[in-house]
Amino acid sequence: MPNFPPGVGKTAIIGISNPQPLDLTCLVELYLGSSKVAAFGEVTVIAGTRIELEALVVMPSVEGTYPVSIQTSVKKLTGFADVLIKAGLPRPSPCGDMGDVDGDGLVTNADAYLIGQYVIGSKPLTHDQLRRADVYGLGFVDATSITDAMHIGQYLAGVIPPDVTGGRDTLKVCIMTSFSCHYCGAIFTTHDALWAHNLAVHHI
Ligand SMILES: [Ca+2]
Ligand SMILES: [Zn+2]
Repeated sequence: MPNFPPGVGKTAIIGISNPQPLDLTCLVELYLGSSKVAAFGEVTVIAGTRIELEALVVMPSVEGTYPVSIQTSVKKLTGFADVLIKAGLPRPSPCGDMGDVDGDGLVTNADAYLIGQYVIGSKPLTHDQLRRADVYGLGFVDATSITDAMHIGQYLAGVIPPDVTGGRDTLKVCIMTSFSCHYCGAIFTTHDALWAHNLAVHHI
């Protein structure tokens, strides 16, 4: 955990990815603990892109541990009016390298962004990137669903719906014990075995 002396100014960089095929306009605020330390007003993230916002944050005068969180109030997202979402900070993968699509060692918004780019057809992913992107454990990342990108977002924000992982703070793929091939129905006991099969049999 980063440790800064009281009263020191630090620049916070906040990345926001929009993996969905619609532009996203939202109000963005940065919190340290329960205190609002920066507000960016209305921000628009074009479909399939990522932006970075910067703010100078002065460390609190009282020593302690302050969780950093970002509140994003979505103003215009077709079908979802005024939804409150939280964009999370980078986290390690809960199992192996799952969720780390770009291979930088952490699960971040950039990984969700890469999935979004793949889903909207603007960038291919390698076989091994697709395996790491398959955090929902379905054995594929296809162009009709952004389940995997959304699930990474939920993991980063710590807001995974309880029914998805039984209330556990992890990625769904990390607690699954049986995997079914999306293309032929064959059953595997590990996610790696499923993806080795995808490559050998289905050339994916
Ligand atoms: Ca990553
Ligand atoms: Zn198969």
